[in-house]
Amino acid sequence: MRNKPVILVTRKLPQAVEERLQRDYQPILNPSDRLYSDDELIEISAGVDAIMPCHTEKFTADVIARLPANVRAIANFSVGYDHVDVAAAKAKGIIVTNTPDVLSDATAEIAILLMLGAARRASEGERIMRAGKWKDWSPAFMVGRQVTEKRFGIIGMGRVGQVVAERARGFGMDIHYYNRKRLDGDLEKGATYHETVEDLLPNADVLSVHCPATPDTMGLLNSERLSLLPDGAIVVNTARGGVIDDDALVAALKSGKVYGAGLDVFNGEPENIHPGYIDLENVFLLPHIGSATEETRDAMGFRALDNLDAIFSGAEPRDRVA
Ligand code: 8YV
Repeated sequence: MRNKPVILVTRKLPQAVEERLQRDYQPILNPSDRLYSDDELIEISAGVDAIMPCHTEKFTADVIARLPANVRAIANFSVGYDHVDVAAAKAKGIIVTNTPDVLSDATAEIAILLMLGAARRASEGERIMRAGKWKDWSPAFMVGRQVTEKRFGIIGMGRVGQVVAERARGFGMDIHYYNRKRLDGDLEKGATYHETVEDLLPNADVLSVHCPATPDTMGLLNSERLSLLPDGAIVVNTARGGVIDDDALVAALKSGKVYGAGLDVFNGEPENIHPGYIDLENVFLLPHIGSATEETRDAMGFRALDNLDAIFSGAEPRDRVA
Protein backbone atom coordinates (compact mmCIF):
# COMPACT_ATOMS: atom_id res chain seq x y z
CA MET A 1 0.00 0.00 0.00
CA ARG A 2 1.23 3.49 -0.88
CA ASN A 3 2.36 5.58 2.08
CA LYS A 4 0.03 8.38 3.06
CA PRO A 5 1.15 11.79 1.74
CA VAL A 6 3.20 13.90 4.13
CA ILE A 7 1.60 17.28 4.91
CA LEU A 8 3.48 20.11 6.59
CA VAL A 9 0.96 22.02 8.72
CA THR A 10 2.60 25.31 9.59
CA ARG A 11 0.38 26.45 12.49
CA LYS A 12 -1.71 24.83 15.22
CA LEU A 13 -5.12 23.97 13.75
CA PRO A 14 -8.41 23.00 15.46
CA GLN A 15 -8.47 19.55 17.03
CA ALA A 16 -11.03 18.12 14.60
CA VAL A 17 -8.92 19.28 11.65
CA GLU A 18 -5.72 17.82 13.09
CA GLU A 19 -7.59 14.55 13.78
CA ARG A 20 -8.67 14.29 10.16
CA LEU A 21 -5.11 15.09 9.09
CA GLN A 22 -3.83 12.30 11.32
CA ARG A 23 -6.41 9.87 9.98
CA ASP A 24 -5.78 10.50 6.29
CA TYR A 25 -2.22 11.79 6.03
CA GLN A 26 1.16 11.83 7.70
CA PRO A 27 1.03 15.36 9.06
CA ILE A 28 3.94 17.29 10.51
CA LEU A 29 2.10 19.38 13.09
CA ASN A 30 3.22 22.46 14.97
CA PRO A 31 1.78 22.00 18.50
CA SER A 32 3.72 24.98 19.87
CA ASP A 33 2.27 27.16 17.05
CA ARG A 34 5.62 28.89 16.58
CA LEU A 35 6.00 30.95 13.42
CA TYR A 36 8.67 29.39 11.17
CA SER A 37 11.31 31.49 9.47
CA ASP A 38 11.67 31.10 5.70
CA ASP A 39 14.79 28.96 6.20
CA GLU A 40 13.01 26.66 8.66
CA LEU A 41 10.03 26.34 6.35
CA ILE A 42 12.26 25.28 3.49
CA GLU A 43 14.24 22.90 5.70
CA ILE A 44 11.15 21.14 7.15
CA SER A 45 9.69 20.81 3.66
CA ALA A 46 12.23 18.14 2.76
CA GLY A 47 10.20 14.99 2.02
CA VAL A 48 6.88 16.84 2.30
CA ASP A 49 4.19 16.28 -0.39
CA ALA A 50 2.14 19.37 0.42
CA ILE A 51 2.11 22.34 2.75
CA MET A 52 -0.97 23.62 4.57
CA PRO A 53 -0.01 27.16 5.57
CA CYS A 54 -1.75 30.25 6.90
CA HIS A 55 -1.36 33.83 5.68
CA THR A 56 1.47 34.13 8.22
CA GLU A 57 3.87 32.17 6.00
CA LYS A 58 5.10 34.20 3.05
CA PHE A 59 5.70 32.17 -0.10
CA THR A 60 7.66 34.74 -2.05
CA ALA A 61 9.23 33.87 -5.40
CA ASP A 62 12.49 33.31 -3.51
CA VAL A 63 10.94 30.92 -0.96
CA ILE A 64 9.13 29.03 -3.72
CA ALA A 65 12.33 28.72 -5.73
CA ARG A 66 14.06 27.23 -2.69
CA LEU A 67 11.28 24.73 -1.84
CA PRO A 68 12.32 21.14 -2.50
CA ALA A 69 10.88 19.54 -5.65
CA ASN A 70 8.81 17.07 -3.60
CA VAL A 71 6.33 19.85 -2.62
CA ARG A 72 3.37 19.37 -5.00
CA ALA A 73 0.82 21.66 -3.43
CA ILE A 74 0.22 24.62 -1.13
CA ALA A 75 -3.28 24.16 0.33
CA ASN A 76 -3.88 27.42 2.13
CA PHE A 77 -5.85 27.65 5.34
CA SER A 78 -7.13 31.05 4.18
CA VAL A 79 -9.27 32.63 1.51
CA GLY A 80 -6.69 35.34 0.78
CA TYR A 81 -3.60 34.13 -1.02
CA ASP A 82 -1.65 37.33 -1.43
CA HIS A 83 1.03 35.72 0.77
CA VAL A 84 1.77 33.29 -2.09
CA ASP A 85 3.49 34.31 -5.31
CA VAL A 86 1.08 32.33 -7.47
CA ALA A 87 3.00 32.99 -10.69
CA ALA A 88 6.15 31.51 -9.14
CA ALA A 89 4.17 28.52 -7.81
CA LYS A 90 2.55 27.93 -11.19
CA ALA A 91 5.91 28.13 -12.96
CA LYS A 92 7.25 25.47 -10.60
CA GLY A 93 4.18 23.25 -11.09
CA ILE A 94 2.96 23.70 -7.51
CA ILE A 95 -0.83 23.61 -7.11
CA VAL A 96 -2.23 26.39 -4.89
CA THR A 97 -5.69 26.33 -3.28
CA ASN A 98 -7.62 28.56 -0.86
CA THR A 99 -10.73 28.31 1.34
CA PRO A 100 -13.49 30.57 -0.01
CA ASP A 101 -17.12 30.75 1.18
CA VAL A 102 -16.62 29.23 4.62
CA LEU A 103 -15.41 32.42 6.26
CA SER A 104 -17.86 34.86 4.72
CA ASP A 105 -20.31 34.87 7.66
CA ALA A 106 -17.62 35.26 10.32
CA THR A 107 -15.89 38.05 8.41
CA ALA A 108 -19.20 39.83 7.79
CA GLU A 109 -19.91 39.74 11.53
CA ILE A 110 -16.58 41.45 12.21
CA ALA A 111 -17.21 44.07 9.52
CA ILE A 112 -20.50 44.97 11.17
CA LEU A 113 -18.85 45.00 14.60
CA LEU A 114 -16.18 47.38 13.26
CA MET A 115 -18.80 49.63 11.65
CA LEU A 116 -20.79 49.88 14.87
CA GLY A 117 -17.67 50.16 17.01
CA ALA A 118 -16.39 53.07 14.95
CA ALA A 119 -19.79 54.76 14.63
CA ARG A 120 -20.65 54.48 18.33
CA ARG A 121 -17.15 55.12 19.68
CA ALA A 122 -16.99 51.69 21.31
CA SER A 123 -13.28 51.47 22.00
CA GLU A 124 -13.23 54.99 23.41
CA GLY A 125 -16.05 53.98 25.78
CA GLU A 126 -14.25 50.77 26.71
CA ARG A 127 -11.08 52.69 27.50
CA ILE A 128 -12.98 55.14 29.71
CA MET A 129 -14.58 52.27 31.65
CA ARG A 130 -11.39 50.27 32.10
CA ALA A 131 -9.39 53.30 33.19
CA GLY A 132 -12.01 54.12 35.86
CA LYS A 133 -12.56 57.49 34.12
CA TRP A 134 -16.36 57.35 33.90
CA LYS A 135 -17.36 60.08 36.33
CA ASP A 136 -20.47 61.65 34.88
CA TRP A 137 -23.26 61.23 32.34
CA SER A 138 -24.82 63.93 30.22
CA PRO A 139 -26.78 64.06 26.95
CA ALA A 140 -23.61 65.36 25.32
CA PHE A 141 -21.51 62.44 26.56
CA MET A 142 -20.01 60.06 23.95
CA VAL A 143 -22.44 60.99 21.21
CA GLY A 144 -21.68 59.02 18.05
CA ARG A 145 -23.11 58.44 14.61
CA GLN A 146 -26.18 56.40 13.76
CA VAL A 147 -25.83 54.07 10.78
CA THR A 148 -29.48 53.10 10.38
CA GLU A 149 -30.78 54.06 6.92
CA LYS A 150 -27.44 55.53 5.85
CA ARG A 151 -25.64 54.53 2.65
CA PHE A 152 -23.34 51.49 2.93
CA GLY A 153 -20.62 51.38 0.26
CA ILE A 154 -18.78 48.18 -0.59
CA ILE A 155 -15.57 47.81 -2.57
CA GLY A 156 -15.48 44.20 -3.76
CA MET A 157 -18.92 42.56 -3.96
CA GLY A 158 -17.68 38.98 -3.81
CA ARG A 159 -18.77 36.36 -1.30
CA VAL A 160 -17.92 38.37 1.83
CA GLY A 161 -19.17 41.66 0.36
CA GLN A 162 -22.54 40.09 -0.43
CA VAL A 163 -23.02 38.74 3.09
CA VAL A 164 -22.00 42.08 4.62
CA ALA A 165 -24.54 43.81 2.34
CA GLU A 166 -27.23 41.46 3.66
CA ARG A 167 -26.34 42.27 7.27
CA ALA A 168 -26.27 46.03 6.52
CA ARG A 169 -29.74 45.75 4.95
CA GLY A 170 -30.83 44.67 8.42
CA PHE A 171 -30.06 48.23 9.53
CA GLY A 172 -32.14 49.61 6.68
CA MET A 173 -28.96 50.74 4.93
CA ASP A 174 -28.97 51.57 1.23
CA ILE A 175 -26.31 49.42 -0.46
CA HIS A 176 -23.91 50.85 -3.05
CA TYR A 177 -21.04 48.87 -4.49
CA TYR A 178 -18.10 48.79 -6.82
CA ASN A 179 -17.02 45.48 -8.27
CA ARG A 180 -15.04 44.64 -11.38
CA LYS A 181 -18.22 43.07 -12.74
CA ARG A 182 -21.81 44.06 -12.04
CA LEU A 183 -23.73 41.33 -10.19
CA ASP A 184 -26.84 39.69 -11.60
CA GLY A 185 -30.07 41.16 -10.25
CA ASP A 186 -30.82 38.22 -7.95
CA LEU A 187 -27.46 38.74 -6.21
CA GLU A 188 -27.54 42.53 -6.42
CA LYS A 189 -30.88 42.67 -4.55
CA GLY A 190 -31.52 46.33 -5.34
CA ALA A 191 -27.99 47.54 -4.54
CA THR A 192 -26.68 50.40 -6.68
CA TYR A 193 -23.73 49.48 -8.88
CA HIS A 194 -20.96 52.01 -9.53
CA GLU A 195 -18.61 51.43 -12.42
CA THR A 196 -15.62 52.98 -10.67
CA VAL A 197 -14.43 53.32 -7.09
CA GLU A 198 -14.45 57.09 -7.67
CA ASP A 199 -18.18 56.97 -8.46
CA LEU A 200 -18.91 54.84 -5.41
CA LEU A 201 -17.05 56.88 -2.79
CA PRO A 202 -19.31 59.98 -2.63
CA ASN A 203 -22.21 57.56 -1.92
CA ALA A 204 -20.61 55.76 1.03
CA ASP A 205 -21.52 57.08 4.48
CA VAL A 206 -19.93 53.82 5.58
CA LEU A 207 -17.29 52.30 3.33
CA SER A 208 -16.38 48.65 3.78
CA VAL A 209 -13.48 47.06 1.90
CA HIS A 210 -13.87 43.45 0.69
CA CYS A 211 -11.54 43.17 -2.29
CA PRO A 212 -8.40 41.03 -2.37
CA ALA A 213 -4.94 42.58 -2.09
CA THR A 214 -3.52 42.61 -5.60
CA PRO A 215 -1.11 44.96 -7.36
CA ASP A 216 -4.23 46.81 -8.60
CA THR A 217 -5.71 47.36 -5.13
CA MET A 218 -2.54 48.20 -3.17
CA GLY A 219 -2.92 51.68 -1.68
CA LEU A 220 -6.34 52.01 -3.34
CA LEU A 221 -7.70 54.21 -0.56
CA ASN A 222 -5.20 57.05 -0.90
CA SER A 223 -5.74 60.68 0.07
CA GLU A 224 -7.25 61.57 -3.29
CA ARG A 225 -9.88 58.84 -3.07
CA LEU A 226 -10.57 59.38 0.64
CA SER A 227 -11.33 63.01 -0.17
CA LEU A 228 -14.22 61.80 -2.36
CA LEU A 229 -16.05 60.29 0.64
CA PRO A 230 -18.88 62.29 2.22
CA ASP A 231 -17.63 64.36 5.16
CA GLY A 232 -17.74 62.29 8.34
CA ALA A 233 -17.76 58.89 6.62
CA ILE A 234 -16.79 55.69 8.40
CA VAL A 235 -14.17 53.37 6.90
CA VAL A 236 -14.10 49.64 7.65
CA ASN A 237 -11.41 47.20 6.52
CA THR A 238 -11.56 43.44 7.01
CA ALA A 239 -9.79 42.60 3.72
CA ARG A 240 -6.06 43.38 3.72
CA GLY A 241 -4.12 46.30 5.15
CA GLY A 242 -2.42 46.94 1.82
CA VAL A 243 -5.61 48.32 0.30
CA ILE A 244 -5.31 51.40 2.54
CA ASP A 245 -2.68 54.14 2.44
CA ASP A 246 -2.22 54.48 6.21
CA ASP A 247 -0.75 58.00 6.17
CA ALA A 248 -3.76 59.16 4.16
CA LEU A 249 -6.32 57.48 6.45
CA VAL A 250 -4.63 58.74 9.61
CA ALA A 251 -4.67 62.29 8.18
CA ALA A 252 -8.36 61.94 7.25
CA LEU A 253 -9.20 60.64 10.73
CA LYS A 254 -7.31 63.54 12.31
CA SER A 255 -9.01 66.17 10.17
CA GLY A 256 -12.47 64.67 10.76
CA LYS A 257 -12.97 64.04 7.04
CA VAL A 258 -13.33 60.43 8.15
CA TYR A 259 -15.36 60.28 11.36
CA GLY A 260 -14.04 56.91 12.46
CA ALA A 261 -12.43 53.73 11.18
CA GLY A 262 -12.88 50.10 12.13
CA LEU A 263 -9.84 48.07 11.15
CA ASP A 264 -9.09 44.34 11.50
CA VAL A 265 -6.17 44.13 9.04
CA PHE A 266 -3.07 46.27 8.71
CA ASN A 267 0.02 46.96 6.71
CA GLY A 268 2.93 45.61 8.76
CA GLU A 269 0.74 43.41 10.98
CA PRO A 270 1.14 42.14 13.56
CA GLU A 271 3.99 44.14 15.02
CA ASN A 272 4.59 47.13 12.78
CA ILE A 273 1.21 48.72 12.27
CA HIS A 274 1.06 52.47 11.59
CA PRO A 275 1.60 54.20 14.98
CA GLY A 276 -0.92 56.89 14.02
CA TYR A 277 -3.79 54.46 14.60
CA ILE A 278 -2.70 53.68 18.14
CA ASP A 279 -2.86 57.31 19.24
CA LEU A 280 -6.23 58.11 17.70
CA GLU A 281 -9.46 57.86 19.72
CA ASN A 282 -11.65 57.44 16.65
CA VAL A 283 -10.37 54.07 15.47
CA PHE A 284 -11.71 50.70 16.56
CA LEU A 285 -8.90 48.18 16.20
CA LEU A 286 -8.98 44.39 16.14
CA PRO A 287 -6.06 41.97 15.59
CA HIS A 288 -7.03 40.21 12.32
CA ILE A 289 -9.81 38.07 13.79
CA GLY A 290 -12.30 38.29 10.91
CA SER A 291 -12.56 34.52 10.56
CA ALA A 292 -11.68 33.59 14.13
CA THR A 293 -14.73 31.61 15.23
CA GLU A 294 -14.76 27.95 16.23
CA GLU A 295 -17.17 27.07 13.42
CA THR A 296 -15.20 28.87 10.75
CA ARG A 297 -11.78 27.65 11.81
CA ASP A 298 -13.05 24.04 11.54
CA ALA A 299 -14.70 24.75 8.18
CA MET A 300 -11.54 26.36 6.80
CA GLY A 301 -9.47 23.34 7.81
CA PHE A 302 -11.97 20.90 6.29
CA ARG A 303 -12.12 22.91 3.08
CA ALA A 304 -8.31 22.90 2.82
CA LEU A 305 -8.37 19.14 3.46
CA ASP A 306 -11.03 18.61 0.79
CA ASN A 307 -8.63 20.32 -1.60
CA LEU A 308 -5.76 18.08 -0.52
CA ASP A 309 -7.96 14.98 -0.82
CA ALA A 310 -8.76 15.93 -4.42
CA ILE A 311 -5.13 16.62 -5.27
CA PHE A 312 -3.90 13.29 -3.89
CA SER A 313 -6.68 11.33 -5.55
CA GLY A 314 -5.73 12.84 -8.90
CA ALA A 315 -8.82 15.06 -9.16
CA GLU A 316 -9.02 18.80 -9.72
CA PRO A 317 -9.27 20.60 -6.34
CA ARG A 318 -12.41 22.71 -6.00
CA ASP A 319 -10.56 25.86 -4.90
CA ARG A 320 -7.54 25.89 -7.17
CA VAL A 321 -6.06 29.36 -7.62
CA ALA A 322 -2.81 28.26 -9.36
C1 8YV B 1 -7.49 33.91 8.16
C2 8YV B 1 -7.79 35.68 6.34
O1 8YV B 1 -7.69 33.73 9.50
O2 8YV B 1 -8.49 33.75 5.17
C3 8YV B 1 -7.99 34.85 5.13
O3 8YV B 1 -7.62 35.35 4.04
O4 8YV B 1 -7.42 36.77 6.24
C4 8YV B 1 -8.03 35.25 7.75
O5 8YV B 1 -9.34 35.44 8.05
C5 8YV B 1 -6.05 33.73 7.87
O6 8YV B 1 -5.66 34.16 6.63
C6 8YV B 1 -5.64 32.29 8.10
O7 8YV B 1 -4.51 31.93 7.39
